[in-house]
Amino acid sequence: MWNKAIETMRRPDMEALQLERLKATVGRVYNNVPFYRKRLDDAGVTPESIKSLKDLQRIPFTVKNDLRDHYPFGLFAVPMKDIVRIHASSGTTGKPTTVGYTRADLEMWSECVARLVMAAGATGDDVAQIAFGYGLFTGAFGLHAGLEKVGAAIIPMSSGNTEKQIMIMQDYKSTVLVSTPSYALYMAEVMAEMGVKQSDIALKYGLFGAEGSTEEMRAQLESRWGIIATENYGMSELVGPGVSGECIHKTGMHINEDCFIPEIINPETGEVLEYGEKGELVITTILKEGIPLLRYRTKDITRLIPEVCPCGRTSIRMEKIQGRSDDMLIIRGVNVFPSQVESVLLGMPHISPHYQLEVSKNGFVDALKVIVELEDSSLLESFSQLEALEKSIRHKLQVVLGLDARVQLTEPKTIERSMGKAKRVIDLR
Ligand code: DLL
Repeated sequence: MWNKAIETMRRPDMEALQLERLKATVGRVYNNVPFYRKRLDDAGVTPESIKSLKDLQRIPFTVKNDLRDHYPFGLFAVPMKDIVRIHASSGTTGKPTTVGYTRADLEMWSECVARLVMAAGATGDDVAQIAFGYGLFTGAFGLHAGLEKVGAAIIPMSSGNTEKQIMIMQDYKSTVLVSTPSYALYMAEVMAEMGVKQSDIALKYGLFGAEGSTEEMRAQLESRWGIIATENYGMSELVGPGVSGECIHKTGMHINEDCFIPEIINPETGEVLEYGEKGELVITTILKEGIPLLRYRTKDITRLIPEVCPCGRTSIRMEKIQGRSDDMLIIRGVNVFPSQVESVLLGMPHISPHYQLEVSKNGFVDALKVIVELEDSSLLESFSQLEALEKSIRHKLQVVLGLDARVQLTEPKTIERSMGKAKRVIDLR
């Protein structure tokens, strides 16, 4: 473990540390951020009135629009002279949300990532190829700093240039690959096209994140690369990667609870749910200086697992993200997460892990089309086999989603590949 004292801290000690840091954070934003002072005053919360972790529930939520309304720097809690780095969300609509880091924030960030990369198997002996984009996106810089901290040799490849990635991976004997799961899948495809075999590369671990992936996708990544694949989670508003990450037992992502307090709420009512119940993840940052966030609504749907992991870490874990409440599709009144479709498709034979969901309106009625690539184009020659496959996918989707979907089987390599976060849904409504 990178930081055994923290990672195996007893519950009462962790809660005492959290309370101390929560009080300090509330005090900091109350005194330095006019937005928070007003919010807290309106809710009748003063920093002195935070006496236990339960008092967290008296604090109003913060949402993405609060950041947008104060774009770019309005929620910063320190003067600009103390900010040493700026990142922003990868949001595709409207203005990005901007995050500023103090020197201490960068230290806290790399500490959190160091813990998760070690939990995922990486050590100072590894050669880590970072195939996230370097830029305003936090993925590359975050993993870079954490891996460097544990002493790995970093190859800052960035994303794209896939054939070169494979060449470098072979020549420099990369042992760790860092990317989105969808890009890692595409890289495996390019590797096969180049005639490079698993035995030609030295890869041992894949550290994947920044987008969702199912267990079926993990199985594909592990078999195509011959690696142990783990995932980690974060978001730019909170810090970037480093909020949580899986250990090699793959039993959920260990949350860095000395820096982030997690809660799960009912997304409709805001009610706080018990451990084990599924809902929206809400995070309060308790060590950040640049832009601390109180009860930030992530929109990500998961549940919290309090039981101690076989690895010995005592931190609460979060289950795989099921989806974002805002990418949940409502089709003819039925809630559909792209991850449910992925788990159906990836369990089927003859299907490649590349797919897209197209939602349209047929008159007043919503229609869902699932477009999925065949693994091998020879199947296209047999109409009866194709029809049987289509029928069985449709049937399985019906069972899992409770919805009739059209299935379109396409030739291999026709769906656009992603170098970052994959675009799975095309909503034409
Ligand atoms: O994606 C930070 C990150 C980079 C995390 C690299 C891990 C690795 P944003 O671009 O702000 O930040 O996007 C945040 O991505 O709210 C989730 O919806 C999604 N996301 C991130 N990690 C996971 C994951 C980075 N492991 C948004 N599983 C979050 C599912 C994830 N979704």
